[in-house]
Amino acid sequence: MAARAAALPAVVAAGGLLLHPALPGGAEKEGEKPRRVINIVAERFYFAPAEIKLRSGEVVELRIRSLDTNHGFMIPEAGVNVVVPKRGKGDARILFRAQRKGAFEFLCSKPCGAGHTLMRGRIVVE
Ligand SMILES: [Cu+2]
Repeated sequence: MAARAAALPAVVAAGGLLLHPALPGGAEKEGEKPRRVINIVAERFYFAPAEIKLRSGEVVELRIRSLDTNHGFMIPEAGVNVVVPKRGKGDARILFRAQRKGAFEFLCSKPCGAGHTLMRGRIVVE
């Protein structure tokens, strides 16, 4: 149990793990850790995967890594907006609880070139 509790800090400052307790709803339970890590790649001008399926109630860690320049990763409905550092400078991590069913759009929030507005995808909670 001790190892489990130490696995993930609840909140780490910018550049580390950002705890996000919603899609709207409950606070994170102490000692809870994500069931899955979902790796997302950002590159001009797409996210891969562009569709992420979660089960309702599931807690996951999203790790977004850029293959080129700085990007942003925003989930408007969940109030998430983080910088995805440029290639070789680490990743952005979000602890994410799929609190309710539905489709939630994510998009690049940092202008990155001509196809910037094409950089979008969605999280589907079933
Ligand atoms: Cu962009």
